[in-house]
Amino acid sequence: MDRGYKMWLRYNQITNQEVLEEYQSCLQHLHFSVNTATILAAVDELQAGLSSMINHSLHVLKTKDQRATLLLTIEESIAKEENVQVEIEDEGYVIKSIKNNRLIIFGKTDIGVLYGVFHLLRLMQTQCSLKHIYIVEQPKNSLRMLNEWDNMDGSIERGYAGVSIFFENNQFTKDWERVKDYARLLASVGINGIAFNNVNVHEQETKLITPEYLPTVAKVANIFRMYGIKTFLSINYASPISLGGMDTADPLNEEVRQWWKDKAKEIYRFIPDFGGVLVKADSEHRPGPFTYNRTHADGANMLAGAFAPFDGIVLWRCFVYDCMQDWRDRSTDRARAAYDHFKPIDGKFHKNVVLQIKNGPMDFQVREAVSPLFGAMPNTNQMLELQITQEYTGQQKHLCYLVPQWKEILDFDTYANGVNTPIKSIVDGSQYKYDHCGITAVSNVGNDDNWTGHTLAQANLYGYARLAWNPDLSAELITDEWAKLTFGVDEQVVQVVSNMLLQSWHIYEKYTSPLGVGWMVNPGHHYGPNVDGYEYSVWGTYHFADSKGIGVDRTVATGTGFTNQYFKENKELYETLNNCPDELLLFFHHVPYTHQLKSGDTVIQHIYNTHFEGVEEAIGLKKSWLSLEAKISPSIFNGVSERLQHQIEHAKEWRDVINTYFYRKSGIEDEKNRKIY
Ligand code: GCW
Repeated sequence: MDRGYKMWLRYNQITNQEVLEEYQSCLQHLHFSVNTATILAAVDELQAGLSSMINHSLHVLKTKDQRATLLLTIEESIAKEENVQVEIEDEGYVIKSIKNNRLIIFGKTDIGVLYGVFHLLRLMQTQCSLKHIYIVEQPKNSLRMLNEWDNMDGSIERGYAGVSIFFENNQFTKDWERVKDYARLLASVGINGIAFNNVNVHEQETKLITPEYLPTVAKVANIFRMYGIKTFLSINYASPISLGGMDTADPLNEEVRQWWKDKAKEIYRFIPDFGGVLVKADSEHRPGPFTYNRTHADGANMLAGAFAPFDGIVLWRCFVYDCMQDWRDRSTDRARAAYDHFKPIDGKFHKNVVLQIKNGPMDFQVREAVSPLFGAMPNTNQMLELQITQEYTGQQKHLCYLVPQWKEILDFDTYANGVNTPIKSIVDGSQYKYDHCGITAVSNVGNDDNWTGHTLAQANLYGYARLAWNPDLSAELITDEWAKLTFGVDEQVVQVVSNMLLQSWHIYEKYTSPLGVGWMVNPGHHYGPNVDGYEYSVWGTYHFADSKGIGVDRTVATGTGFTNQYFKENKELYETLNNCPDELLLFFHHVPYTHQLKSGDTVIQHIYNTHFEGVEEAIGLKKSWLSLEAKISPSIFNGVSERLQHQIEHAKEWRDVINTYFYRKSGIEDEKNRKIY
């Protein structure tokens, strides 16, 4: 039964006769000129894909001759003979149709060839013609990573699709085939790095960097290497204490420094191309350099020094804030924290440290401002961290396709280098000459049959990776691609599914969190409405609603001064009530419920309207899906239908809780007299 395990690598049989004949005639004999594990993986993929799509595999020719209708090569001389552009980057590739109805895939490296093969298979799955093609592709971002928040007991922090595919019962998985399938899926969309344990590194996971586990970490790395993916580990900053029996982890202590140097050497003995370490330090009770009155530059540089001799890098997270705040204290603003901690130490980090910065200054909310740290540190490598797993966006029970959100973030103009300094141009290294940079994201997979719980949530993983490869791709193009790869090229299906996906983030926003306010969720698990759930807590996450108004005043004039962390143009945009975009109004300002938005509605009427509309639109999502019943395999159809039904019920809960809360707080009637409790 088709449960969606294959994700977008389905390789369904091609039934369109014309297309089938074209492919069959052009894909007959294969010649490949090198024999690395990666090339062999590419050939395996091709053969499997072709036998399933066009009923035959390629006949492999040992020597290169005119019969070879498909050439895979990394040799420039061969490429040049066929007039193929050879000036591309290491992971780049060219696919070109050459004379006599043949094709060549040239990569600078075997990984480029692998990517080219996946691209070819994608063209075939979406039934594009292979005649007269000349595709030159190279990634815009050098780091295109995933962070898995998997624990060794098998649980996944913020995981909504079963348990870990890497660990069970405090040991590694026995299902290595599944790890390999994950590597294939990730390589097919160009992911090239993975940190496969949670950034919250607990006792057992701390030991991943010891000889007890390193041989098995190496086994994981071997699988991923074949697919062009480097392995990283999240580490416990206090490892010298937990593992080394020392009484300090002070980054300036000589013995601590030596301990890490020895540790790095040991890791590289097992994994010669280990990517490096990912560190959550001084964040949510994790240990870090602050304990020793040292800066984050001191902490990161100590590790960087230990890993540099092996070309390892240190991914250092900027999610550092006071998580023991007193809610009565109106001057401390969590949104300010990352910038306040890191901006002053710009230029102090070693070349092999990359600061990993969440897209927003708070935490992966449905809607929040972008982090003002992007572009503010010209002398320090930066990368963007997104969250694919839907912690705050419906936990893969609700449909919430995040590509449109990520596009907004990537395209956001920071003005760091004047007009047109979008975030994508900072994290791809084109604004400032960074040594390492790119994009990472928290993965949304688990061991569910379909990997992501909600089958349509597969689109988030796909879309993330495509954007990491090329942030200029449009949301529409990515969505169309994914829909075709997943459900076939039937126009109605592609249209309906694409529309559902593209609207879903706005729909979710409508019935959950109005005007950028955020955090009105149940504490802990973060699912479902609870307006005051975080209002009197230590987490720095408040909305300040009272009988008169709502919102967080982050202005310089009267608030926390957060707006001052942006470059001038954005500061002016957010600082003044009149300029501030509606969708972020309550993120930056505290306003009366009667405040009139740019849309013409008052804040309170907007809250009522969007919550009623959001439910109607959620009902619309299900209706759209039901129209596809005859065309979708039953187990996928039913699974998605059930989730969409749950989404409707839960959207009603959101609507009624939020509307009732604000009706009771404000005492203001809904102009349209709808049912509020
Ligand atoms: O959003 C918060 C999550 C935590 C997570 C943390 C982080 C891994 O609720 O579960 O911890 O962010 O990003 O470190």
